[in-house]
Amino acid sequence: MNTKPLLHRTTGFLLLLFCLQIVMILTTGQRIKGEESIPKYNVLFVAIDDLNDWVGCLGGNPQVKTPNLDRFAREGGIVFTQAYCPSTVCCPSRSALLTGKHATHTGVYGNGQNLKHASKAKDLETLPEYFGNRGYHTLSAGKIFHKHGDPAGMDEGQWAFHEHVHPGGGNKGFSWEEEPKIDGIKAGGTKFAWGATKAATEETKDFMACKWAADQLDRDFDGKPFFLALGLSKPHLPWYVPQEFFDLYPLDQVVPAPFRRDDLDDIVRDNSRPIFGPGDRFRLADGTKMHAQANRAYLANVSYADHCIGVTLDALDQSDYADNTIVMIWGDHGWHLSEKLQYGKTNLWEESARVPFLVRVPGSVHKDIQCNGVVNLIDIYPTLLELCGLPPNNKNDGRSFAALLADPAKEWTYPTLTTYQYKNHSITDGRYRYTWYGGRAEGAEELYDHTDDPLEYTNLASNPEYENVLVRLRTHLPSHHEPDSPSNPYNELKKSNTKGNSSDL
Ligand SMILES: [Ca+2]
Ligand SMILES: [Ca+2]
Repeated sequence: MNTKPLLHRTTGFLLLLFCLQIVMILTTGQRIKGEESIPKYNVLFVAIDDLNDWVGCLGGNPQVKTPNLDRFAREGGIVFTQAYCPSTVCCPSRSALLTGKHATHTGVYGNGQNLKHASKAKDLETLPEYFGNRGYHTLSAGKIFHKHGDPAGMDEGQWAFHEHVHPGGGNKGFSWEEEPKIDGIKAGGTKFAWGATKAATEETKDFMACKWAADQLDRDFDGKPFFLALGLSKPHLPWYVPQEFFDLYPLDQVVPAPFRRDDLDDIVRDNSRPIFGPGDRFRLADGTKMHAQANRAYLANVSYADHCIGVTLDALDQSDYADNTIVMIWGDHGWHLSEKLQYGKTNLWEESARVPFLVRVPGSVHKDIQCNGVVNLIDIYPTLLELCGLPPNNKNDGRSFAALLADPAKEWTYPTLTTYQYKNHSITDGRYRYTWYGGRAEGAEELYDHTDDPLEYTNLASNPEYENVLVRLRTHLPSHHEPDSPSNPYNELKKSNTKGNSSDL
């Protein structure tokens, strides 16, 4: 009997077993090590509709009273002073954040375009789905995705969550209402009006949504981590909130935001014709001398939103989840209160592009920190994946800023993109804002230096001294421009499908 082959086989088998053992030890060890180093944090994800930088801890308006957000910042939140939106109106901003892709890649540029009808967006795994498909329980209330009319009922992005609820609430009419009116001027979009609700604070929509979120923090989720998304509808127009929030701001003490009447004269086409004029809402507030009233109404609405979110933040701090939950609070784009002669969004100036963004990460040693890193809401998706130990999504356009959260003083000046409609873009690196109107005004440009011009009064684009800055920032314009995705054919169904307070449309 020849024993040599048997010996070889036995040696080979033992060798194989040995190798398998080594592999098992290594992989098991890595898995245990990985689980220890990256806990499965919960996520509280809060969207505040149309909130600009008028938040106490952000300093956009010294008159504003936001005690709850300020306390959140003081007690562990990082306040981003240079956070920007991917687009300056609800749907494209939220669609980009939630799909992780810029409008230039999806074709979702406007409020009338549902990402579910866009060929380049409809099959993307959205942020809540990514968590929901990887062991998280996902739930939401209020506006996270933009809402679209649909024959099957309102599409609110409920398909992206395990649970999507309507906590109820409404205004019950108004005890007083004010609306600037001038014959011949009609502002489009949502009604430009404000007043006091007859409903008590506890009966209003945002309060009930925030209370619902607070109540969820008393639940368990079958041992799973949670991704809890909460959308507040104020300070979106119309500005109806309970009287107690108007009472915070006596009208005779309100100092309206500053503006220059000639501010738009230096934003011109090749033939020197100005591109922009005063907006309709500005003309209404200006012509009726109601700037103070309008500013006060926005301030009141911000304080209302702050009061409501305070209910959720207090509940979190008193819950079992206080120490293992990431909190991200963001506004979907900015809002002009008369700056650049506008009331509203949909522009590419700082007041439209900059957003409030507050973050708290468990175990962070940072408190009451302002971070000047330049980030974009589109960076949230990859950042949350990294913080929660989920695999990266290689379809994401954004850049994780987890390293910046660990070291908020780190230099972080990657130029970032804000788009409004097809081929109009603004790039900021934290010092300069460069804007190109490729789709709107024959390639007109703007350049502002925030070192000494934070309100962007002086357009430097035609100043030869800044040619090298222009050349540098132009290289960050997108190279691909996906054509407009189809308009949602069911937009008309939106209003008829909406129950209760439809102010957040
Ligand atoms: Ca919005
Ligand atoms: Ca100007």
